[in-house]
Formats: sequence, structure tokens, C-alpha cells
Amino acid sequence: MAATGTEKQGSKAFYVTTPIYYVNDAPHLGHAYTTVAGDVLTRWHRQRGEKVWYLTGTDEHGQKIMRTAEANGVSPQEWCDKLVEEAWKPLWEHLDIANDDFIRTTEKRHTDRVQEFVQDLYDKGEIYKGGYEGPYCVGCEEYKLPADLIDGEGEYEGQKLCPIHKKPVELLKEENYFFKLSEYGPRLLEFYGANPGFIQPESARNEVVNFVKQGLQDLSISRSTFDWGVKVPWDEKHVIYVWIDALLNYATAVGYNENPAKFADTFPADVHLVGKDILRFHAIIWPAMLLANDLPVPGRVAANGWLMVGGEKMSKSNLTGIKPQDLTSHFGVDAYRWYFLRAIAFGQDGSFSWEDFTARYTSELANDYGNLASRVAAMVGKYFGGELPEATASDAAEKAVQEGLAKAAATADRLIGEELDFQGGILAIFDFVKQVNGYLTEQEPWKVAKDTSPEGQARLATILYTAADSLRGMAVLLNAVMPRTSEALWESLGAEASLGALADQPVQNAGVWGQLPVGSTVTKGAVLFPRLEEPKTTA
Ligand code: ME8
Repeated sequence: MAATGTEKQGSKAFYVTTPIYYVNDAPHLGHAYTTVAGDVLTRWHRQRGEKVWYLTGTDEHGQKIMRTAEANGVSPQEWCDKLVEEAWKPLWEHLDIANDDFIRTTEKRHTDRVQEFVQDLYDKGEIYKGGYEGPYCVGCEEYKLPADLIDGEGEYEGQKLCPIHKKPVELLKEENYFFKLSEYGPRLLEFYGANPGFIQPESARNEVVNFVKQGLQDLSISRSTFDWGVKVPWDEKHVIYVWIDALLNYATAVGYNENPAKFADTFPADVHLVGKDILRFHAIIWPAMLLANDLPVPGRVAANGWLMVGGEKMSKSNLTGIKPQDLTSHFGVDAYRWYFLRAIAFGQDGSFSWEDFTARYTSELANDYGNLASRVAAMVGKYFGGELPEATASDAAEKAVQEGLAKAAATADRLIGEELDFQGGILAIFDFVKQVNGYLTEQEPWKVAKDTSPEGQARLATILYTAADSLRGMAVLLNAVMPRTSEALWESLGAEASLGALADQPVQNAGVWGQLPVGSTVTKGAVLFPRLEEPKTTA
């Protein structure tokens, strides 16, 4: 966990969350996708000098976890402890996720506050006792509407299946407590209307609005046929429904009812990142819960699309055996962080293949970016003994590069920092990488170097300074996405000594030309993106 940048004190933090993931199994590529996106977004904002809070964690109650633990012959708590410590936290560390906190729903700081929140709603008359009978999907931990189910085939012939998990639903009949969700439809629609950016992308927003327009049903918020959960405070035969418990993590983790100053400085979230499977929980139930308890609602719920394999949503059951670590050991952690955000438009579905990753790694990272960095460092070494020369003979070609950097920086800041268009932002930066490669190809510094006249040497110095300051800009702009290689490039440019730590470079100023001081010691560091070992195929 690393907090960097110069923080503005006394202001509300830019607060970003991931879903808290079920710990019935180890994390897979889909979980890592959302978590890396949040990490890039929060690193970007930290590097703007903003105060930031990035939260992730684990969802540990409910029937799904309980059954998994039973099947493995351990208690649910033992199961969760093991998975969190041996699988979840280590992966986030491995992927350089700089989260500020990690909340587990079995922690007392969470369970006590959940009870208080639900008790408050009960005292306000927002909760009543009733009965419910309906199909339940344990995979989703959700009562389903009969109309949403699909007909089973093959081994499930004659049964009704959950459309997401493609597994039979269970018919449950229970006495439950209900939250008066149905009363919140009009307020929610008014809120969506007044805040058109609340749900992202647009298609997801329309789906939610149409769903609410059809009329909401009250929500069962307790379960009484098992006990792995937070007890309903006024009726201990019930446990609180796992989704109510889980959604509240976003409040309990930042001091709800415990640390008013922290809560005021952090809550509500500016961005809840979610997969589109859980959008309705975040865009309907969560704001309704908050409105019911007079708490502020979040700024934005942004849904990412599915990572697909063989045309199916990548899930714990159809992972085709690819773990995040299989990819990082082949491509490296930075390339991994970059690839999914680069290859897939955020909000859209996208497929993974070894072939596509290999092709993009080789052409964009190794050839375009990595080679540029090593060529420029090598030439500054060869022609100027590693001491960055001054640009005294700039002309139109240099001006175009300077403008290219300013444009890339402004575009990336808007797209990554504001619009969560990671692909667009990364592309803007890599267009600039291409531009600088084109500039060197045209300027041919290796030929200019043969001209030993003062004019020739001034041109050579100008070309190399221009390329080196461009690399300085790239290191700053790519630091949120690829912190390790950006750091390596920063070192190779000798920038630390004069400009200070890379993470302290304001990303919104990355496009200001000429920051790398003349005289910086440029060294040829390790290759940023080494040649890949034997090719791998998806088939
Ligand atoms: O839903 N493609 O947890 P979960 C993209 N505990 N993203 C994917 C994905 C895929 N194929 N598969 C998973 C839960 N994800 C609840 C959340 S929050 C209060 C409670 C990501 O372990 C995506 O972000 O099933 C999705 O919403 C999340 O993992 C679901 O994780």
C-alpha cells in the first residue's frame, strides 16, 4: 500500500472502490481487471496531487461461502482467513495495487456498524417483517424474478437456471425482514435524471432506468435458514442478507458511526467500480439504502464489461486454467496491467487471447516504447557521454513534438482521470510514442552525428534533448498504468536527482515542455520490455 503525491489537506478525498469479492475461490482475471482499473484511476488522481482513498476487500458471509467451506471441511471463518491471506492479498501485492485499505466483512469494525445501520432503518420504520417465496441463485446470492430465468438443457433439462451462472436456482420460502425499496423508485428516477453521469456507461444507465421505471419490489434483507452472517440485532434468528452486509462496506471502511472526521472526508464514494453483473445492487439498492438513512449517495457507478473466454463470461468455473500469475510470469506485471485496459474499451466486453497479448506486447510495448527508450539512452551515451545536451537549434519538427506531448497529456488526463476511458487515454499516450519514433526516423540523429560542425552538433543535441524530454513525459503519463517500467525509465533519464520522485510529478503538468534538466545523467538501464520467450497459444 503506497500513498504518494502531495495531498491537499482538509478536502474530501477522491474515494474509489472495487467490489468486495467473494472468497469462495482464488481471484481470477476478471477480479484483477476491475482492481487494476481502480488502481490506475487512483494512482492517476494521486499523481494530480489530490487526496485519494482506494478501497478493496472481501465479501465473506452468505450461503455461497458457507457451502464452499463445508465442502472443504473447514469453518467459514477458517476458509476466509486462508483465502484472504494466501490468495487475495498476495495477488493485489503482486499486481502493485496501491489500495489504502482492505476491508473484510467478517471484521468487527464492519459487523458492528452494519448492525447499527440496519437497526437505524428498522427504528425509522423502513423495515418490516414478511414472508417470501421465490427462486434464489446462491451464485449471485439473489432472489431472481421468474421471468429472468432460462430453461435448462442436458443435465439440467426441465430445471430453471440463473442466466448468469447457468446453474439451477433453488426455491426458497422464508420468513424475512423487508426493506421498503418499492417506495424509492420515484426518488431514484429523479436522482438519475438530475445526475446523468451517475451510471456509466450509457447503455448500463438505460438498463437501470428502465428497470426502476417498471416498479421496484421490496427487498428481503434477512435470511433465517442458515447463520453465516451478521445477526439482525432485534431478532437474532435472522442474519442480514449478504448484499446489504456487503454494500455497507463502502461506509464502514471509512469510519461510518465510528470516525466522523474520516467519514466526512471520504464518504460517499466518487466512483464505485463494478462489473455489470452487480450494477443494479450499486445503482438501485445502495443509493436507496443511503437515502433511507439520510446519507449522501455516491458520485458515480461505473460498470466494466466482461472478460470473455471462448465467447463466455470468464468465471471461476470456465477460467480455462489461465491465472493472472500465468500472464505476469510471461509478460511481466506492468504489461499485464496495461494490456486489458489497452485492449478493451472500458464498459465493453472483450476477449483475451495469448496471440493478441503477444502481438500488442511486441509491437507497442517492446518495439515502439521500449526500443525508443533504449535507443535514446544509447545515443546520449554514445554522442554526449551520457550527459543530456541542451536543445539550442529547435525548429518546426521539435515544435510538433512539443505540441504532441501537450496534446497527449491533456487528452490522457481527461480520458483516464475523468471519463474512465482507459483505452482512449493509453492510446493518446502511445500515439505520442509513435510520433517520437517517427520524429527520430525523420531526423536520423545517427547521420546528423557524423556532421561535426557546430551546427551539426547543435542539431544532434536538440534532437536528443527533444527525444529525452519526450521520454520524461511518457514516464510521468504511464506511471499510473505501468509503475515499474516508468520508474526504470525515470532512473535511466537521471530524472530523480533533479526532478525528484516520479510519483510526485504532477500528471496534469506532464505536457509542459522542457522539464528534464540539461546535464541530467542518462544511462542505459535494463530493457523495459524484454523479448518474450516461446510463444503461447490460446487454443
Ligand atoms: O459479486 N469480467 O463478488 P464476485 C470482468 N461479492 N469483471 C469480472 C469478471 C469478468 N469475467 N468476473 C468477475 C460479488 N469480475 C460480490 C460483490 S460488492 C458490495 C459485493 C469482477 O467475487 C467484476 O467487477 O462475484 C464483478 O462485478 C466482480 O468481479 C464480482 O466479483
